[in-house]
Amino acid sequence: MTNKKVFASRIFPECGINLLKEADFLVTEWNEDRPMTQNELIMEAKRHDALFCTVSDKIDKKFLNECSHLDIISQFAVGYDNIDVREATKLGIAVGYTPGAMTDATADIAFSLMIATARKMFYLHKRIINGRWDYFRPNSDLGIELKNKTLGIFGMGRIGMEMAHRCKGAYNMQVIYHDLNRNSAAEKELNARFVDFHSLLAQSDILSVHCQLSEQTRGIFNKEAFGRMKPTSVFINTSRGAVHHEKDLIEALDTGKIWGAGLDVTDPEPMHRDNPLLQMESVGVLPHIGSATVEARNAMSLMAAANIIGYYKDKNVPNLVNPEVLKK
Ligand code: 8YV
Repeated sequence: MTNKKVFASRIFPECGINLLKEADFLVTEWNEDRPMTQNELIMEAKRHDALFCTVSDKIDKKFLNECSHLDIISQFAVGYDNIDVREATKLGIAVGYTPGAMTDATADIAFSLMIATARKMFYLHKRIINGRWDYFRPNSDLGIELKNKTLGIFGMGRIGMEMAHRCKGAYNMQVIYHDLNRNSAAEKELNARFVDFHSLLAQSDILSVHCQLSEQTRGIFNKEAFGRMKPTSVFINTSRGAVHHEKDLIEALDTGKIWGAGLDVTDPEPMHRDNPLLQMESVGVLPHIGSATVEARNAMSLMAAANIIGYYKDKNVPNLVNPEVLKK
């Protein structure tokens, strides 16, 4: 059917790669166990028609102008802040992504971080490893309970909604949210209340971030924002590390502006091993594993492959970031 050449920038789950091969695509995979440098990626992309890539690949103006011959860039992720979509659109390159594939997996991580942080589990586990499990003390290691608390969701999309469902079902939490747009399904199903950003900060006991990284959200959780939160509150981020300002977060925890934080995303990634967050009692940090389940990663691989196949079959990309490109 096709002799189109696809370059895959990492070793992805093989179900998606096999789907491409079965549809007669010629697939080349980067087979080293590390992300490619941009120069390596440019060199390979120049020899291919389509790119199967992920968030560690820097698809900026420079890359796009060197590889403007590409038909489609198929991102193995729901977030695509590593791609200059405006430039890709200008150059007529389609950008595919994989929304929905990791919704449950990521909501599970946000939910687990909330509980683990509220009960200081990461810290207490480390203490056992370090040989410091001595006496019972009635007044130490105290966490906070979650029942009937207020959950604030920043970014009420698919993942935010799943997090809210879990919190409402398990703990009868009241749900408030802030987003660019109202989410009527969340208002109906979860009785979620839309509030402005400052009210979200002031009223949330747990504040969980599920937005995209954009110019509007970059660094929005800064000193001023943390200063408006409750001293008993827990901040959870499973979206992108750059949405919070990490130095300001450390200071907010240090000075008691907020009580705890659970992070699956940090800025930068990987986090430096000397980062003070790793020593704090009511903080839990994970190495960006929101989508790391067999089910989610396989679904992402199949969706990223389907986007490429659809493009060449009949210019019908099931999950396309920039539909303008195919209208031209
Ligand atoms: C992955 C992600 O951890 O989908 C996203 O936006 O951040 C995660 O699914 C990973 O970045 C896959 O590329």
